Amino acid sequence: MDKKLIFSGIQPTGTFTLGNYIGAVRNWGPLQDEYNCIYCVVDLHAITVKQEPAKLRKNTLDAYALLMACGIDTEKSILFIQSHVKTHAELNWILGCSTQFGELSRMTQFKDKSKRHADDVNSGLFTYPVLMAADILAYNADLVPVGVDQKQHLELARNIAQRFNQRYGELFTVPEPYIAEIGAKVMSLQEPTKKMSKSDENPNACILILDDKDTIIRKFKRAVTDSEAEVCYREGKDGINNLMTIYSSVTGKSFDEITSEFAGKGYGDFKLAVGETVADHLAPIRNEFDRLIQDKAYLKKCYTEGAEKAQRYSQRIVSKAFHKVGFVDKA
Ligand code: ATP
Ligand code: LTN
Repeated sequence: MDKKLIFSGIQPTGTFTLGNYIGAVRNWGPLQDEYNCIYCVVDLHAITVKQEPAKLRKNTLDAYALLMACGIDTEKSILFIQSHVKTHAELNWILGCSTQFGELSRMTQFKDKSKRHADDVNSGLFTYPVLMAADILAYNADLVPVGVDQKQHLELARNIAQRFNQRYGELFTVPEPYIAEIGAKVMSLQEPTKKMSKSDENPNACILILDDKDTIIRKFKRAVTDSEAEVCYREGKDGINNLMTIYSSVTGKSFDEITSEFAGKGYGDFKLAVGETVADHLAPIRNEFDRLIQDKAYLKKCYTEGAEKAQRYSQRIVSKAFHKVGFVDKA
């Protein structure tokens, strides 16, 4: 049987956080052995909030190199930059005409981001999930590995695919979310009821995967916990639950094992262990990133070839969509 197809993307809105890494990117490398994988740096999505052009260009290249440093192999997978492949924007328009205003209005990410960026509630921010559906459907992806915050967008992509298929005849695969059991929502270290996010204003709230060891340890030491002293996973202990989730996903230890390991020890010891473990885990990624980002010619070769493959792959499907909606075929 043919291998299933995986598609996922990440925005170049800054250095990836530990949340992006544990919830999404970290799982992308290992999937390459079992599936055909297509991964993308979604710069078109990034401009739904204000970006400084020079910084966006840098962040996009950094994100590309970081994905490689995290284990995405351009020989095994297609890795490209979204704006290099025109089918995404083309299919976006078609799918937008099969998406209702009402369903976009219900998206919680839109509600959150329009509050946070109240001076720039642009139409791209509103139709963001349509472009995400286009990303996925242009390749007829079967599975989409994401953090749990993207589940609602994926549900919408499924509805759009089904609606298009009913209206115009079968074309799109209805994609399934692929969400990790542990770490699908890593929380802020400062407000552990909120998700860890690249765009948090408080630098102590998130670990960036390029942070150095001292910074990582310092941020974990300052993590908000509770007034008890027992390292165990229990409702109401949001800060400790989050640190246990992080520790578990990096070491592979179960919550019970972690509780035994720190029995009789205080939160200080636990936070230090989490900090050191995370820093040691991320160190090789940082080294590999530092190496790759110097080699601009190699990166260019990789993203150029990636875009060519992605364009070829998606063009077949998007041309069929053009035909199905009734556009005149090009010669
Ligand atoms: P921004 O803060 O700019 O909106 P973001 O940090 O939410 O960005 P995205 O580029 O939107 O990052 O997300 C990339 C991937 O990381 C998605 O699959 C998303 O679900 C996942 N992800 C983001 N934050 C977390 C988190 N805190 N825990 C687990 N997964 C996450
Ligand atoms: N919306 C996603 C990023 C994204 C994506 C995609 C993820 C854009 N297109 C396609 C999976 C598949 C986010 O993480 N905020």
